This record gives sequence, C-alpha cells and structure tokens, in this order.
Amino acid sequence: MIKPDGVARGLVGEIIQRLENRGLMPVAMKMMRIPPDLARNHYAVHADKPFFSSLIEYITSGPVVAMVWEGKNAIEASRATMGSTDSLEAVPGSIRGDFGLDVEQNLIHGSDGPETAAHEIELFFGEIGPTSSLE
Ligand code: DAT
Ligand code: MG
Repeated sequence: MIKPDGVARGLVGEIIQRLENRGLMPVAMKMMRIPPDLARNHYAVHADKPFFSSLIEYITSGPVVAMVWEGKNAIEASRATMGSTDSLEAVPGSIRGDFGLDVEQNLIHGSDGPETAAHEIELFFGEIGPTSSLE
C-alpha cells in the first residue's frame, strides 16, 4: 500500500515503477481513503504499541493506493525493495532509503508473510484473490 505521504508527495508512479522494475506484477489496485475501523483492523497487531493511535491517525489522514502484487518470493522481494521500517536506517536504493527519513511516515506498507497477506487482501479487496479476476 502506498501510504498517505507517498500519495501526497507525488510518489505513486515512482513506487509502482520500482516494484515493476524489480519484476513483480500488479494484480489489483485501488485508490481509497481508509475508514478508521479498517485501519485499526489492519494494524491490530500493533494495538498495544505506544505509536498505535498516531499510526491510525496518519494512515487515515489522506488517500492511499491499496495494491496486490505477485511474483517470485513477492513478500521478501517487495519488503527488500521497500527498505527497513525506519526510513533513516533504510539502505539507499530502497524506496524508504531514497525518499524518507521518518519511521511513521515511511511511504509504503507491505505484508510481512503469506498469512498476513491473505488477511490484508481480504480486508482491502474482499473476495478478489491475487490472480482470479485477471485470468
Ligand atoms: P513495517 O511497516 O515495516 O512492516 P511494522 O509492521 O513494524 O513495520 O510497523 C507498522 C508501522 O507502524 C510502520 O510502517 C510505521 C509504524 N511504526 C513502527 N515502529 C514505529 C515506531 N517505533 N514509532 C512510530 N511508528 C512506528
Ligand atoms: Mg508490518
């Protein structure tokens, strides 16, 4: 997902281009404003963290681009292309390492495992599976 700062800074095309350059394929995409309940569900694993309320406020603060990508080792590959969570520590060459300095406003979200991905795809795209609607 391209987060509100990524959209506001005009980095939608750049971020999509980098994922495509890596060899991943977009299979679903939509621009949306995340309702608070969906945001809390999406980030439920972080509910006990001190930054949770700030995170919810930020992710609901403006439009995002929700996406489903597929490809070889798509989760590992996309997370490496994104860079470390804290943009300050993300290596140059990664999306976060090239375009940010902040840990919260870090441009992009990526699922961290197959179960999380399945859950998040269901949350944001309902019954549309990663490839079913395109074949
Ligand atoms: P990632 O987005 O790399 O999967 P995460 O799942 O650990 O990182 O955290 C989710 C989001 O929460 C992250 O993108 C930004 C925010 N966040 C994480 N750690 C934070 C911190 N120490 N302070 C503020 N926000 C934080
Ligand atoms: Mg995460």
